[in-house]
Amino acid sequence: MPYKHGKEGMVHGRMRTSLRHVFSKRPQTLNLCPMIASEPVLLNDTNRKIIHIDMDAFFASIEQRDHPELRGRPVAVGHADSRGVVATASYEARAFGVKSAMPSARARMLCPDLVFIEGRMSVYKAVGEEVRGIFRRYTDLVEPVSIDEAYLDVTQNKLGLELGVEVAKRIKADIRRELHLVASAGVSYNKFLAKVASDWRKPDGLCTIHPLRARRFIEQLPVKAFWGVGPVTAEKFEKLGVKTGADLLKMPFSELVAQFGQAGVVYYKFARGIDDRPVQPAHERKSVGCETTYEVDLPDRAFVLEELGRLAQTLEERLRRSRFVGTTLTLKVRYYNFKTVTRSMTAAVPLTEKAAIMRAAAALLTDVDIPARGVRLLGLSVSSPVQQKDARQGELF
Ligand code: DCP
Ligand code: MG
Repeated sequence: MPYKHGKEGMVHGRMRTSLRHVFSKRPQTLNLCPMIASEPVLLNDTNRKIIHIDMDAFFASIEQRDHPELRGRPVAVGHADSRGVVATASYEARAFGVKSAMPSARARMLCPDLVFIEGRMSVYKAVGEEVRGIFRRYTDLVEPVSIDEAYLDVTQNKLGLELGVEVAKRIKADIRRELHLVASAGVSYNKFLAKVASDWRKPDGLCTIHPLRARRFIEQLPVKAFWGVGPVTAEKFEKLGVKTGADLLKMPFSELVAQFGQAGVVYYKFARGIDDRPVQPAHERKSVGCETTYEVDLPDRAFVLEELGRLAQTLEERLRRSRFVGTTLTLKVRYYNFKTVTRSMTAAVPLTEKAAIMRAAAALLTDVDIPARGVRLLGLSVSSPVQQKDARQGELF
């Protein structure tokens, strides 16, 4: 094969797949690619049930919900002044051509009756959290993509529902009934197709792409609707005479790799309905820390202790802001010559306050040599997270 094995598929910051991963999968459906020597034979896992959900006109819908007088009217969320831009527009405003990222002045020209509303970000964030709470009734495999968008893997769902579309219907109904908002959902066997599907019949869409229909669906799909294809790549495809999925399918593997590098491998796979990226739930924070490199090396233990006091203060604030509760403290000391030592200890109760952090840090420091030529960096971090319930118990004792 004309490319290296290993990491591939970096079309977008978030994306990484590996061919090793593809080949290690248990074969479910053999994808019938042409058996030309340079064409890889890939397996396609079509057994997963993936949903992509995206709220409709999210900020604007919340405003219309909370201000009944705005319902049915063209609404834009954003600053109305001459330098403002539209964050989003209600579907009534979109009928006039108003859309996200458009200068407000232009939006007003297109739609003179447009009502501008200043955004309420904290409200939108809170509603986004409520929406995610609904998702988690069905699965813990929820991967938030943005404030109003997420992937869900419902292959095994908490209600034991057989069909992905059934889960999607219920989620849409919960969102409508409880939050008085509308979502669009796409259902398929991978993230790429689920995302395309959720965009398909917006607003209030519900589109399923069955594995047997995927090929036909992809063939008619404009290449710019492929995940990872921005305006620049779309133009490059255009020059190569590739406008749709059907055109893309005709491009040999070697040609795609020659033109697009590792991204070409991904396009090759997408054109065949293959996307093995897992739904990755937002990872839990494992530690919170802070460190400082000093312009002038700290000459002795007294200076080091004083600086640790400052770091402990900063750490206390960071722990509070991130609501992180943990029991292990790690001290990091880097010498003038870059040699670095770390010392850790685990406390019986969570380390949340400066005084407790400082006591632990000073104890750890007794086990660290301070060279005469000084210390250039100090760091403190708290790890070993504890559940909030346990944390409260810690405070009680
Ligand atoms: N947003 C923003 N600036 C942009 C794009 C979006 O501030 N350039 C905000 C406002 C949107 C929210 O993010 O309400 C979600 O973005 P979407 O792209 O999902 O847009 P909408 O939800 O508004 O509309 P759609 O129905 O097309 O999903
Ligand atoms: Mg949206």
